[in-house]
Amino acid sequence: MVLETDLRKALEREEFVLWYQPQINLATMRIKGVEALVRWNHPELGLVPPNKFIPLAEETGLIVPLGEWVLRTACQTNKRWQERGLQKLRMGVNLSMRQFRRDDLSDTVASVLAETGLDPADLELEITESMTMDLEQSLLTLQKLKGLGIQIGIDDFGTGYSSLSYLKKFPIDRLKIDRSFVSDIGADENDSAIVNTILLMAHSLHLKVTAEGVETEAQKEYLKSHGCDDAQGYLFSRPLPEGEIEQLLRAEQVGV
Ligand code: G
Ligand code: G
Ligand code: MN
Ligand code: NA
Repeated sequence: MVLETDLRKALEREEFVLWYQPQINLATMRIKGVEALVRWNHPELGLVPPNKFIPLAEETGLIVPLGEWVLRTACQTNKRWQERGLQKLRMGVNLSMRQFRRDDLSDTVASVLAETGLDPADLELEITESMTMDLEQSLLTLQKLKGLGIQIGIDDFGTGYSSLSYLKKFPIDRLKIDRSFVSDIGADENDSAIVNTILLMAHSLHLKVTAEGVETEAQKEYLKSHGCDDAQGYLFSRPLPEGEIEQLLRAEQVGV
């Protein structure tokens, strides 16, 4: 079992690492972005997945310093890839509720951008619908973040039970269709209908759409033919360590 003191020490000892999962543009089939996904490189247990420690980090508030480390590391890495001559990518970073509710969030993001020199347009923060229950407060927070020039995406879209009215009001750029809807494309008429409806609605609101959890060629073809912008999933790549992503980007650049 993971304890609070273990997490605290892991932060001090810098035992966390980021892995990155590519996001493919379905029109060009090229990598347009990556999502940063944190893992704990535990000295005895090996790589610990986020679902084993993010909930405790949220409960204890340690998600705030951990989240700031994730943000800074993801921005630094994206900037470094660009400096090495690789293509410009969008870097997706997950925010937790605790981070989203802090008054100093936009100051933190601003200082990380200044420090790393990353173009704000190359950062996409991912929030979930359940984080935006307080519509007025969320709107203020999102407006401040958008003022920095970054992108905002709604993660796990379709699973949040929230009113859709926020979609018109919030300054957001993208919906990420939850993988539960993607997994039954082709097999389940209702899920295809939900995916179609999300695509139509998003595009009429001028939002981009990323499909998550794309595992089969049939799902990819369906999404592409229905105008989905980008896709992420095991079909293209699992989350990979930094060095492997860099190799993938280099291979793509020389057209391999
Ligand atoms: O990487 P994996 O597929 O195991 O991720 C599992 C869950 O952990 C996902 O819901 C993902 O959003 C969450 N997660 C991964 N990295 C981070 C992070 O840096 N911050 C937060 N808040 N959640 C993360
Ligand atoms: O919740 P969030 O969307 O932030 O996290 C993405 C999670 O989805 C990570 O745990 C990642 O490892 C996982 N994931 C990414 N691609 C696939 C996929 O094709 N299938 C499944 N089952 N999970 C995936
Ligand atoms: Mn995500
Ligand atoms: Na998701």
